[in-house]
Amino acid sequence: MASLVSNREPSAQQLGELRQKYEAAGQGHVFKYWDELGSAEKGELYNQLLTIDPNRINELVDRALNPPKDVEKPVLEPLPESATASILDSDPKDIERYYNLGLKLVAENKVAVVLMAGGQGTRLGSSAPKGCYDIGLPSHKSLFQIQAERIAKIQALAGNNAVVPWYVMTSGPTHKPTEEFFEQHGFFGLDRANVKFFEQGVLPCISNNGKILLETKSKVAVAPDGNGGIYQALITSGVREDMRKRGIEHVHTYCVDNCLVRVADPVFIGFAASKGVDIATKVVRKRNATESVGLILQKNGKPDVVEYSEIDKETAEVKDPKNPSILKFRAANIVNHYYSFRFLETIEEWALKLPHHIARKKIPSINFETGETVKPEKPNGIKLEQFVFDVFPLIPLEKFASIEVRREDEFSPLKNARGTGEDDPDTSKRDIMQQGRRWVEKAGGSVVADGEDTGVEVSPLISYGGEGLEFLKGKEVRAPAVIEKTADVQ
Ligand code: UD2
Repeated sequence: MASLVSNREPSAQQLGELRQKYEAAGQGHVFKYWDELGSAEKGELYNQLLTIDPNRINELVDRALNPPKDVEKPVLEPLPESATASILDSDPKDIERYYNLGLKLVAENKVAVVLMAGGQGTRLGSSAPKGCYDIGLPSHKSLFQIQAERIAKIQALAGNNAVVPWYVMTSGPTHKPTEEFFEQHGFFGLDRANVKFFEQGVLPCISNNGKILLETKSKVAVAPDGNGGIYQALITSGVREDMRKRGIEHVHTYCVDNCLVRVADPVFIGFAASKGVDIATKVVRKRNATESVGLILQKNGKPDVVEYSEIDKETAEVKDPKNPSILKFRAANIVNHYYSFRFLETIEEWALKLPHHIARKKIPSINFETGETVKPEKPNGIKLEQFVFDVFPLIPLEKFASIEVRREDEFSPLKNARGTGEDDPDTSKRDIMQQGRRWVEKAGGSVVADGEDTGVEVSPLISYGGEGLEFLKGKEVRAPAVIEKTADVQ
């Protein structure tokens, strides 16, 4: 029934009102082919145009294309000591304290996880959602499965039949294939009552001269509204309401493509909870000045992130005056954030103020001169997207914390196609297998390898972060290997 309603042709009056609104906003061209359309197509286009406010689109485009010129260049500084911590040089007793507090909060069912999985992974070259990707581990587990098993393990470590609800944000292109993948794999052993999918919003694609683009004569070209669309989506999808009902107080939000991500990391949760912050973020040391990562810093005294696509060369390359061998701005964003639920209760106050960023893209669309669909060779328009970290400057520094973690243990993003040599499936596989080898050796086992692959895949169901491997003491593991259960090692 719903589809019939959505494709019902509008009355002449309804059409007239909507046309008038679009023409007044200079976007009347979207009706150019109206008379050629069949009844269902008219219903489809009409209902889609109802969901778009052409005046707001004009505002967003204008603000994005002509951002208010900062009267003076913003003052960029690394975050102050008071807002930064580091696992690398923390007292192990503090780490232990954060870990125990975090597990206790998980055991009290106060911790939830939000996975941002709406990105389209174009650089990777795979059409399936990134979480489905098989990086080539001996177990052939996908990124989704690895993350699901880390949730299962954290629930087990916390005991008390703890539940960590997993909210998976998808976008138009990734929604159905993601749900199907989870169904096909039986939710990787998790209770499906605690896994919820929710879709982020979309925004129209815009031509270089500010006009809404049509994908076909009866459909506006749209694209996901960026990972910053998470905030509105948490409300419109009912996810925040579900968190409230469950008594959630701490939320971990992360990027799907980081195979080393510590999902619901008790150290991170415990660290943020003990400091009583509203937002915390994990960082790693930037690999080099050109690495494609945002930089966590303070801008005009507020916590902020300058995205790699928007940073100037000089800022990216400037050295630390106290130690010229390292970069001044070296705290790399890894899309690994903590929010207090208290903070997420304030979304309505600021979500609509978050800026939109311009991404210049090749957008298949109707050429309004010829009426033909064009698949452009070079960028012919812009996509508007919000960034999840643009919320950082809205809070005072004392309610913000950044914690540096070890790259080799917590960050190995899957960004590029196989063979690129950096941030690709082979580096992801290597980083997981090498971490497993380090865990085996730390537990007193030894790894022998005939070939050059000295890696050991340790299932998250056996160990979340290297703990619980005492059974390996004195044992020999022949690499490459996968340890799914204790019996795997004689
Ligand atoms: C992201 C960070 C960048 C750096 C880098 C490291 C942002 C805005 N930028 O850049 O600072 O940390 O990662 O890996 O976070 N996503 C959605 N919906 C969207 C777009 C993206 O859910 O509309 C998700 C996507 O599925 C992924 C995450 O957000 O989980 C990051 O997206 P990306 O990989 O496209 O971002 P990237 O690599 O440009």
